[in-house]
Amino acid sequence: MNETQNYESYTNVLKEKIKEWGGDLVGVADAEPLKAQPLDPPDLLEPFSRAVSIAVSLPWATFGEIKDKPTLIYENVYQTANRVLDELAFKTAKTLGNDEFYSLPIPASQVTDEKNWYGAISHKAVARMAGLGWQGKNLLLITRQYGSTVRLVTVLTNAPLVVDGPVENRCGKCTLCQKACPSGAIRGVGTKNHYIDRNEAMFFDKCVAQLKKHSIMLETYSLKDENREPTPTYHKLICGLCIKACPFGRKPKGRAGKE
Ligand code: B12
Repeated sequence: MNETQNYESYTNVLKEKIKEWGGDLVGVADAEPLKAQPLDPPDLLEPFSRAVSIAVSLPWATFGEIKDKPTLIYENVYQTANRVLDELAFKTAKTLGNDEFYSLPIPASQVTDEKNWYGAISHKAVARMAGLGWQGKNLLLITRQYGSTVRLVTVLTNAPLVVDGPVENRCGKCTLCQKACPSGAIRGVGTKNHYIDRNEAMFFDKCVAQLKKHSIMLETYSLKDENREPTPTYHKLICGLCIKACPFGRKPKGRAGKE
């Protein structure tokens, strides 16, 4: 067996393991093109050549039960999905690490720059480049299998895994997410690859205002605040209606909702 075949089988075995642990979709992106997006810290990708993207789908009824605003159940399910994803990323990084590959799990839902609403790296960009799905009109990653009812996580590594390529955007003329958005935040503009920034796809302020409307404001301590003064932070920034509206989320066998 030559080296290429070795890495092909190593990649396949790793993907199978991640699926056994509970990942629904797994893909590998080349890290190089991902350097063109905002990263925190800016040199985050320097030691890494690959980014493994993992998606976990949420039970369809979580969205089926949302009427006009987020439900407390959705809030809990989404926190659970984050925990599952963080665990998957942790196990994946440890497995790669045991094989002597330098590997870093990126938390599922951590905001590192609270001013600009950025995480360390965009999981959506990684997932798109790893072929899990495309960037839809709702700005979210849409997968053929589960629509946008997936949450994502990333593991950065220097393992020479075999790279998957992006898939075609299948939104076409559909504007169901735009119609479903209670704040009129989705512009309904399509993209072949990805939006230049989030404002190309959305009136971002409207989305945030809608999320805040249904959020609970908690007084928490910001890590950056040396005086330990309480800093108001929004803790329940979820909506879910653009996810519910996407026809791709309802298609898979066994996921059919009552509507
Ligand atoms: C901060 C944050 C928010 C903020 C800001 C959202 C935003 N649109 O940026 C708020 C609180 C408003 C929010 C809301 C929501 N969020 Co949020 N959020 C995040 C977080 C933590 C960071 C996002 C970030 O860093 N953005 C920075 C910018 C630069 O990147 P971006 O906006 O993601 O997208 C750009 C790139 O993807 C780029 N791109 C795409 N492909 C490529 C390829 C290349 C080569 C390059 C260079 C660029 C590129 O194009 C985009 C436009 O520039 C991520 C977790 C994470 N680390 O990714 C979750 C995340 C994006 N959120 C998620 C979700 C589900 C939501 C909500 C539905 C509510 C919820 N929590 O359930 C809403 C949906 C709003 C919407 N329709 O967009 C999911 C998305 C899953 C999916 N299927 O796509 C994520 C990935 C969390 C997760 N672990 O799954 N979120």
